[in-house]
Parts: sequence; C-alpha cells; structure tokens
Amino acid sequence: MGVVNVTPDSFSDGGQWFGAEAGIKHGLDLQAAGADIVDVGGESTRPGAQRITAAEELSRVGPVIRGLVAAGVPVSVDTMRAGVAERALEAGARLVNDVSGGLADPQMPQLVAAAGVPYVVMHWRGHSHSMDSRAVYQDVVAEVSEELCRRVEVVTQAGVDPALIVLDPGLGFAKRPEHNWALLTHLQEISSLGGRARPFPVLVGASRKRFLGRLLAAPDGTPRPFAESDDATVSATALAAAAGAWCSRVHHVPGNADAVRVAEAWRQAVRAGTGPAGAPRTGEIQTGERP
Ligand code: PMM
Repeated sequence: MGVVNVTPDSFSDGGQWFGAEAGIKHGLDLQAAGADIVDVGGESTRPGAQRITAAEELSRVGPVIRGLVAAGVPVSVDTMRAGVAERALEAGARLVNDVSGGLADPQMPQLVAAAGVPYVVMHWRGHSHSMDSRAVYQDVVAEVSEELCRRVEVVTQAGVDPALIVLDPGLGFAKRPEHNWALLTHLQEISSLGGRARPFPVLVGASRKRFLGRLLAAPDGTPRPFAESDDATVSATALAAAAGAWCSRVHHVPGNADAVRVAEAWRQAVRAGTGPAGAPRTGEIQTGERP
C-alpha cells in the first residue's frame, strides 16, 4: 500500500503532495512502482497534530481520489470520519482505512457495513494531541489484542462482515519504541486476537516512523531523518511479510514491493520444505562453502 498524504504537515512527507495535481501524480508513481493499493489521507495524525474540519479534509482528498480512480488505481481512504469515507466511497475508493478503528466516529462502522468494503481497524487510544501520554502498557501485545478484539465486536455488531476486516496494531499510535517492536514480532497473536481459529489479515504501518529513526540514530543520539529510514522500512516490510502480514503501508514503494516478493517466496519455500529450485538444502551446504 503506497501512501499519499494530501496534508501540509504529515510527519514523514508533509507538504510534498499537498494539492490535487501533486497528489494524483504521486499516486500514479506509487502504483507504477508496485503498489497494489494507494491510500489517500487528508488529516495528519503525527503526534501532537490538531484536527482539521471535515470540509477541509474532504477538499484535500476528494480531487485526488477522483483523479486516481479515473486512472484505474485501486484507492483506499485514510479517514476517521464517516462523512469523508462516504464521499470517498462514492468517488470510487474501495477500502476504508480508519486509524481509530471506529472509535473517533461512531457512525463509521454502519457506513462501512452498508458499503460492504474492506475495513482496516487500527489499534488507537485517542487523538494525536494526547496519544503519547496514553502509551502505557503492562503487556502491550495482550492489551492491543484485547482492545482490537473489542473493536471487532463493536464493528461486527454494527454489521461489518468479519471477512472484510483487516487488523492493524497501530505502530507509533500511543506506542513507545519498545511497544512497536513487541507488536511487530507478535503479528500472529494480533492476527488471531489471542486464539481465534480464523485469523484476520494484518496491515503494518512501520514506514518512516519515529522508532526506526531512533533505532538508526547517529552516535550523538540525533534520530535518522524520516526520508533516510526507507531502507529500514524495507527490512521491516520483509520481516512482517515473512511473518504473514497481509499488507505493508509505505511512503516509498520500490524496495518494499521487492521485499514482499522475497517474503512470499520465503513463505512458499517454508511451506514446501525446500528452497527455490536448484538451491541446495541447508543440510547440503558444507561449512565454508558458498551456496
Ligand atoms: N499510520 C499513519 C497514517 N495512517 N493507517 C494505518 N492503517 N496504519 C498506520 O500505521 C498508519 C495509518 C501515520 O503515518 P503517516 O502520517 O506518515 O502516513
């Protein structure tokens, strides 16, 4: 999933694709680079961000969604507002990506249910201005799973088909770096919500997030700038996809599209119990010999 943030202030790419023409061009570039879905959002969720009005949000995303849909691009809308999602779906968006999992706007689950489209339900504890103070967990994997489980109950009660739900641990949203790493390494638990027989597809949004910038900090502690953590994002995508993630939401597609293919080949080989055709099995490689 390639990201088009039609905002002046998103933390990782704010201002770059602000304006319909720039947003449409960027969405087309993301698709050409290998994105299967282009996610269009108009409201920044960077920590500390203040909300904009629904009218402003719609005026940002509407023209970009219409332009991309007209060009045949599969589009998702990144919004917490049912009214914005409704207009986006009318304009041809095919998926609703709600970072609040239906908490910010109680009308959202009914709207998605009536539309019958896939619904990304992300783990969320509150709006951006207050999320850092909510990053308190005893057992982050168990608590995020429980809180997502509750959201699944609420949205399915509102009529959303469970087969159309995609779960997202919400990396960086009310999460400290150690929380993000714990969640990334326990995607199976998120997918099965602690024991369901039928797992949910999982979307991971690690791209350019602060925990990657901090991991890659300079010796003096200065975090790596966002745009320079794309290689780390590719690594996270490969590991998440190899662990079974359904989708990786990223700002810079090429390396990530390759990583998804590598991970898929990896998973196939694991399932088949062999490596790619012609490759020797691990047991056949002698010490010191290069395969
Ligand atoms: N992260 C951001 C925005 N939307 N949607 C989902 N499903 N998952 C995420 O992790 C997510 C998201 C914030 O990142 P950005 O402002 O750089 O796009």
